[in-house]
Amino acid sequence: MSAHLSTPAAVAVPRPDVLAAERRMMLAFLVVGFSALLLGAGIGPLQALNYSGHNLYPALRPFFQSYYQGLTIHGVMNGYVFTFFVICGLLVYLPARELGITPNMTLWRGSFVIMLIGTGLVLAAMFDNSSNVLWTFYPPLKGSPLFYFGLTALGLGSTLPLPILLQMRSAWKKQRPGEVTPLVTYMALITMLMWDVSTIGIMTELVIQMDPWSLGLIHTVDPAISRTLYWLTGHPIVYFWLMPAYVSWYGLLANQLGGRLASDAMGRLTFVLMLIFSLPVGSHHQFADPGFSPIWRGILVVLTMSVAFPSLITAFTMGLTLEFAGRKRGGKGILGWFKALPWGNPSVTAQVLSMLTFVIGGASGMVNGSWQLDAVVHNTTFIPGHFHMTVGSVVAMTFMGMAFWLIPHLTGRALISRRLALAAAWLWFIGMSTFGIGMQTAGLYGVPRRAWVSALPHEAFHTLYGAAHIPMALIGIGGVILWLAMICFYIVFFGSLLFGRKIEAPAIPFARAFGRSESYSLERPAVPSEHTSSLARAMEPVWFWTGVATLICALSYVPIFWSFLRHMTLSPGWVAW
Ligand code: HAS
Ligand code: CU
Repeated sequence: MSAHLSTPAAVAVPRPDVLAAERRMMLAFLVVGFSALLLGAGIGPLQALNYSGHNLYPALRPFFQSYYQGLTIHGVMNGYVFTFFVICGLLVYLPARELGITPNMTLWRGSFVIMLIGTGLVLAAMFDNSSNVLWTFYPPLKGSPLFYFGLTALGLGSTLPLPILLQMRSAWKKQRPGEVTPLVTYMALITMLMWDVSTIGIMTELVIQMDPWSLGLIHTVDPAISRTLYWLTGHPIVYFWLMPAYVSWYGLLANQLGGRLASDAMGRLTFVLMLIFSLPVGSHHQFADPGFSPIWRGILVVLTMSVAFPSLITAFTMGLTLEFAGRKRGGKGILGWFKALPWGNPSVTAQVLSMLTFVIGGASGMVNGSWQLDAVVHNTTFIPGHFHMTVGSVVAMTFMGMAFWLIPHLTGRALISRRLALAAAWLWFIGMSTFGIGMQTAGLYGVPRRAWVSALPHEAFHTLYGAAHIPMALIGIGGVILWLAMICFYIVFFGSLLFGRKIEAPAIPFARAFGRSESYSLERPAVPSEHTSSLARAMEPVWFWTGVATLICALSYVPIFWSFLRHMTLSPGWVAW
């Protein structure tokens, strides 16, 4: 430790029983989240096989009545339940341990219980075949009240980590005045600020439109307003998934690699840029909807390309971080460092492979972000191809990679098989890439997304989609490989929890960055602010940046809603199944 660091202040280390309670809570979030993925992703290959022309749904009655019911369960369990539980666990647990401060357990448990109730409600609504409205629940399709109230609870519970983080940060700041917030806590806080502001959209839609509509208290809703409110949250949600994965890449991975993070300040800049640019761009999901002026669509393209920018910063920062670690391990030449990474560590392997999928996932996002190109791919399988190469790989694989160190850390039990964990990571990578590239290519042939194409008569299927038979075969093959990946993953996940050998629990792998020492937990020495980089200090006023982001978001949405509210088109509900 260099001389400029002062001695640590006396720190009250949390009591062992308090730490144990935190670990149990984190474990509960992790187990519920990954159980949701087991159900959601377990159904996934049925959707994949649909596109390769194999209709398995009739064989699955009475559990699943249709492709649309399966697809709704798949999207809701993976997109909302899996992600929300894992994220709301991690974004409290990691900062608490980084700062050395006990989180508000009542609020944290509250978040868990409210989301659990929400999950129960949506599961009931989806399994009774009353709510096959897909994960975006666009009206006028109408599901049961249980579905909308369940989602309302899930949304509400997912916002609660923010006050917990604010409380912990202010307690930390009191002991460390003038210092910048430690990196992981900073990133968690920006993520939650972004998420809580953005949930105004979906919560307004649910509380003012969908909940009363589903109860019959109002008889009509305006689908255009509904969709716009949905996407106000629906775009930021993809960053709510991605940013916690970035927390692991920036905050932990360098340590797991045996290296150092290339830049702490670039991580902070990335998060602030995501906060600012992800809030106003939701309507890029509505390029094909009526009611938006061409000028506004042009602005949306620029804003969407801007939100890709922080991911490009991340690509360079992580590239450098990986290269440094690889060279330190003796890697030589242009790509020798890549080979020299610790590929025997399943946590590292899952995360680095996920980065590779993001090269294609990110590039397809830029295609979608262009109004003209989106006209070619919108509502085709290109779009699910894109998001399986982002959330289905980057996020899911990074969380799996985190589970591989979290389980030993939280339970003091070793993974039952490192080889099986490695197999899970590789099979997921190969399966999701085969599936995603198949979906994207099939989309270029005009194959529609969300379509029960395998239920078509054989002749019609071949006439319509014969030209795309190779990519469609890849989709099915990818789905089957993903099933194998899941089998490997869940044997390791549940097997280790139940039967893992007892070991000394490893510590959380918090990374250190190159350059100036930005900040540390209370257990580490203080870092006077003059030793912190000016960029990190400029990023520190989180309320200022949230204010800027909220203002830009309001400026972009007020004109849209103003025109929609003046030309309301009200529709009664439809049950199309
Ligand atoms: Fe997206 C639709 C635009 C990123 C998720 N997106 C979706 C939907 C989902 C989703 C779920 O503009 C569909 C929702 C629905 O059901 O309708 N998306 C973008 C853009 C980006 C983007 C511009 N999306 C994501 C991420 C997601 C996600 C991330 C989930 C986590 N997306 C769109 C648009 C639509 C859309 C339109 C609507 C389309 C329509 O018509 O409906 C960008 O943020 C992407 C930027 C990313 C990059 C990649 C950086 C690469 C990295 C890895 C580096 C590798 C290393 C390894 C370091 C530019 C960071 C190096 C090693 C070596 C050896 C080289
Ligand atoms: Cu988006």
